[in-house]
Amino acid sequence: MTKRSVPAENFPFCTIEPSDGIVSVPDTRVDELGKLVGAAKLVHAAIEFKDIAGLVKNAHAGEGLGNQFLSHIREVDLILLVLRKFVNDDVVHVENRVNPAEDEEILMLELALADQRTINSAIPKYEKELKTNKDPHASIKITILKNLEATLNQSKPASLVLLDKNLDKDVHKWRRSLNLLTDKPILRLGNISNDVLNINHITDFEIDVLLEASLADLSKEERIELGVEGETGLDKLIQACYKKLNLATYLTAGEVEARAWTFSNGMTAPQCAGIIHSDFEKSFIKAEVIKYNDFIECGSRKTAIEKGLARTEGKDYLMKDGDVVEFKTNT
Ligand SMILES: Nc1nc2c(ncn2[C@@H]2O[C@H](COP(=O)(O)OP(=O)(O)OP(=O)(O)O)[C@@H](O)[C@H]2O)c(=O)[nH]1
Ligand SMILES: [Mg+2]
Repeated sequence: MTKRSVPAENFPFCTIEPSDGIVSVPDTRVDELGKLVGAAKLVHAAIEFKDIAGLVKNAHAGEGLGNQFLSHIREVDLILLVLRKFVNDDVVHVENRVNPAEDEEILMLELALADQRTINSAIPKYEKELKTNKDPHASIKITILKNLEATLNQSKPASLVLLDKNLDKDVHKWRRSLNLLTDKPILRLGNISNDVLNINHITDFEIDVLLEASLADLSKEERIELGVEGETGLDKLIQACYKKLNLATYLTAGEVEARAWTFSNGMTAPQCAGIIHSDFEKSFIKAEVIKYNDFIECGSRKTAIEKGLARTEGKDYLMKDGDVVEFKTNT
């Protein structure tokens, strides 16, 4: 679906080396704005996907290809589990059955076991530092690690271990740098086909991956002509990722470029300016914001301003999806 050819074969363990695919996030607002303002360039947001070797039961103990490939996803923002929901006896399943609920359990267990290992090797390290007095935070780190250990032992994700906000920011930074897999948001994609009958395990969304792979080069119009919904599997996937990560998009439009910028809901105008250039956060003065729909209806920034549809926002303004912005900074 990322239009990159990745290994996909009808035998287990076909993926060995991780594959990367970068996709441009389809957003017609960029194209429309670009047309209106005569932008020389259109810049869409992008998402990078990493496809790693499949995990089988007991991968942590070396089954299948083992679990060493998990190191490639330590720094991702979100983990997508692709769960088989289609029935096709010709396509091999390592467990010789179709059971997405059990597959999910196996995967989650392997992620937790990888985290346990990370934690188990960290504890003695900080116990040593405690003795040598090298790390002023060694004691609190050990407490947190033991907390994490106990949580994982109860089959709960590391994300449940929240830190006291008052703790030193170095401790918060260290906690994040553990890059635990069960700290990450998980999305479950059901790989379906039109013959799914009785598999009602709940996933966050469903895509017929085989069908989507065969339609990857078609336009929306061509899809509709074929009687398939216009929204592609990739569109659904991207929307699900944005929703799960609580991401939104603001836009900038000028003669140089029309561009989509991804931010997290709850970010203020100066923080969003900082995405464009880190200096802009500190030098932020104000933001001139026009709602995308207003901009398009008015046909230009000038008309939107004349009609009173441009708002001037200060440093506490929380940016909204679809804001078309011009930041004023003192740089
Ligand atoms: N949705 C759907 N996909 C199917 C169907 N039949 C075969 N597939 C294909 O099943 C294949 C699964 O193979 P892989 O992509 O190699 O699976 P994987 O989980 O990555 O496995 P490894 O890489 O071997 O670990 C994909 O190419 C799908 O296109 C079907 O009926 N429905
Ligand atoms: Mg694969």
